[in-house]
Amino acid sequence: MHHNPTPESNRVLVLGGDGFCGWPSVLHLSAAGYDVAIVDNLARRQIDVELECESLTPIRPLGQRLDTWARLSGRVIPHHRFDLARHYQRLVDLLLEWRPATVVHFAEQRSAPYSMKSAYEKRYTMENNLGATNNLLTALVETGLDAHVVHLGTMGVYGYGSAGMKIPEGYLKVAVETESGEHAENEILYPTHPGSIYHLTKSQDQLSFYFFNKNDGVRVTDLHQGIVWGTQTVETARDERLINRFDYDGDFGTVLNRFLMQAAINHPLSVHGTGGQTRAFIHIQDMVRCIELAVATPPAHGDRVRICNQMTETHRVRDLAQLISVETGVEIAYLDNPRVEAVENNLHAANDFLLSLGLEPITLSGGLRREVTEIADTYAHRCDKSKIMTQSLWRQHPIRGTRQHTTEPAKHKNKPRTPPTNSALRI
Ligand code: NAD
Ligand code: USQ
Repeated sequence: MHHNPTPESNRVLVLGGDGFCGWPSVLHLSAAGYDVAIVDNLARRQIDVELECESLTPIRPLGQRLDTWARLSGRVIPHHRFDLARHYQRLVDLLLEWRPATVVHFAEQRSAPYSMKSAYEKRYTMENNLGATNNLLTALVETGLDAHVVHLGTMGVYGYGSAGMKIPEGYLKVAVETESGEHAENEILYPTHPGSIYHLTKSQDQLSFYFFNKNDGVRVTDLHQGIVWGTQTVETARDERLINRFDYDGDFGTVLNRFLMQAAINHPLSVHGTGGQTRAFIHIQDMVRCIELAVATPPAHGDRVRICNQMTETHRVRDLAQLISVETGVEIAYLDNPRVEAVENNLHAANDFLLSLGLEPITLSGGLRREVTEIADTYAHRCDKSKIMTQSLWRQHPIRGTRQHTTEPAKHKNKPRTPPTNSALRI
């Protein structure tokens, strides 16, 4: 056990600071006056090598990125390269030496299709993501460092069934019938409903935060983030050497960026199934502002885990495809869905917390879509078209038996149900 070190209020340690969300967040926090340091083992760049596919944008080695930023801003950002899931002592030493007031945790394998490819990727994703989160929480307890953890979770922990209600921010009000027949009200973590091994790791992270907060008082903000779209932020656009990552391939490319990029090279838009999935989205510039807001407003000591839905709008996949198809004339390809997911779902989610902190959401405007299209046009020559189609299948074998789990809400045969009020689901 170490003597409790005192955090330096201006310091932020960003885990996963070389990634798509991490890199623009590092620059945004640095520009806002925070002293930032990065931990990143460059695993994402290694996966590029493994998948034989690179970011569409020519991202520079991290050292060049950091030199460029130091020259432009006068601010030096140190990088520590080690594996958070495996090199626990390095993390303990760094926390004790640098004493950050906030640790922003982006350092997980974040692709659902990659996590479903085969046993290797499933095991890697579980071990990496749960290992990194567990090591961080354990190291904070061992060192006694009173740092606020800001974790990037996902809207996908709620699952994508149609809940028949507005999804609250993390906690669900429930009323249970006690043995004496009275109703007792409570608030529980919203039941998780992961749709991939990746989403399963985020669901399990949520329980770890709950435990370490309850048992050790670790202060945590868990940001349940929607799909991030766009490429550049004010800071990454300052110099081409700062350019952000742009994934377009079938494993790491996310749906809206993929459609915009496909339209730019006149490739049919790859809609899975009927495109009936409704998902939550947030633009990358809003994402970095949300991180700054979360860092600036830590929960009080003794507060439970703060969970915020970090999304600004929802869209159905086929509506996005139609919008882009009408704008660009590119045709839509309705493909067999490689995933196991509901054919159609609705999604209504609360995002009151970040709005209350002053976030003014950027929505899917034509101007922002053009930014992605311009990036795609500029770097189209770097696209390997053989990498566009998704190869990962959710199920390699048909499942035995007839009972399948469903994401539809339970049907009640006997009595009609009164609709839940005030986000309360009666169970
Ligand atoms: P990314 O893969 O681009 O970045 C993750 C970074 O973490 C990479 O640079 C990687 O090298 C590093 N990393 C991974 N495991 C590590 C380990 N064990 N030790 C040290 N470094 C490690 O992913 P991203 O898109 O930037 O996502 C960041 C976080 O945000 C993830 O946790 C993801 O689940 C979450 N998120 C992303 C999106 C999105 O649309 N991109 C949406 C919702 C939530
Ligand atoms: N989809 C298509 N065509 C494509 C790609 C995707 O129709 O070419 C569909 C998928 O079937 C799915 C939806 O679009 O229904 C979203 O897929 P996605 O790959 O854009 O997003 P997802 O797998 O959900 O994962 C991404 C990030 C992950 C983050 C998550 C937020 O990779 O890190 O957690 O978005 S959320 O979706 O809210 O869970």
